[in-house]
Parts: sequence; C-alpha cells; structure tokens
Amino acid sequence: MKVTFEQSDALIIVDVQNDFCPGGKLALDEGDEVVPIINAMTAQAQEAGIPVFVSRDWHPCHHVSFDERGGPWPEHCVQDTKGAEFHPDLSVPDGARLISKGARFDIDQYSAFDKTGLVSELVHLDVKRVWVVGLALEVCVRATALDAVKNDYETILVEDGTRFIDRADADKTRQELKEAGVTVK
Ligand code: VGL
Ligand code: ZN
Repeated sequence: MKVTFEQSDALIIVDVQNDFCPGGKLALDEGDEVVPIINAMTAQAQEAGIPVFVSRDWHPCHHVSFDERGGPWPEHCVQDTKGAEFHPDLSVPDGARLISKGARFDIDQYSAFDKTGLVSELVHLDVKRVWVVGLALEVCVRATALDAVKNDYETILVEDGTRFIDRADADKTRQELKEAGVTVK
C-alpha cells in the first residue's frame, strides 16, 4: 500500500503481538500477514520523519478480561510472556513510542488513546492526522480509530494492515468507522 505521509502525520501500530498471530492464544487467521505491510509503512514513516507509535496489549496474570474471570477473551498477552512480545518480524524503529494498555486491574482498555498519554504526545509533536493499522480490526484498532476521531484527528485506517478476529463483523465495523468519520482505505 503506497501511502503519502505529510509532516503533521503519525503512524499508530496497534497490538501486532504473537498472541494475535497464528499459534498465539487469541490468534487471528492471517494476523501475521499484516507484518510486511506495516513494515513498509513504517519504513516510509521513517523516511518522512514522522512519529511512529507502537501499542501493545499488556495484561497482568488473571486479568479481568480473561474468561477465567468471566471476561470475553481467553488468556492472552500476559506481561513478559512470549505471547505479549511483538511479532518477531515487526520492525519497531529506534525512537518508536511504546504504548502499553490493558494493565488496569478492574477494566479493559482497547483504545491506544484510553488514559495512555497518547493525546499529549500527539499535541506535543503537533500531529494533525493519524494512520492506524494493526490487530484486531473490530476490537483495539476500531477503538483506537474511533478515539482518534473523537480527539479531532483526521484518521485514516489502512485495511490491508489490519485483520479481523471474526470476519462476520466486517461490514458492521467498516460502516461504523466510516460513519464516525474515519477514512477506510
Ligand atoms: C484485543 C481482544 C482482547 C486487540 C485485545 O488488541 O484487538 N482484542 N484484547
Ligand atoms: Zn486484551
């Protein structure tokens, strides 16, 4: 995907972690296929000199979102486990800004904007427009893109660089994002 970055853009890469890729604990079919696509975007972002943010789902053991606690998900992305590491082929450039989320004890945190300090960093860097990619499209990518719009950022979601947990959610999610003002490319 050829993208054209402008000086006031930022790239936000959501949760490209082993547990969301084939063999992981909450694996998305073809979750790993986003890696080369995102790496190409990151290389372009580096060339353009725009900031790159990389988020990770970073749960404590026995997190409230896990089914053992009555939550909706199997155990996944437990802090300091292999499953929580970024996919080994994901290029995370020096200077990429790391956002950890999902570590609160009482509530889950899908959006990279949810009490992470991301907005202050974007304001500080004078970012006006964000590009969002990663996993999973109908969960953390969706929440991040919707929050970006709510915070008045022009928001572009590159669908090639994302995957669904459940493709049955595809039309509904795309429509919701577009209605909210996200550009889905
Ligand atoms: C995610 C399910 C549970 C995500 C995180 O990163 O999309 N999905 N936790
Ligand atoms: Zn999670």
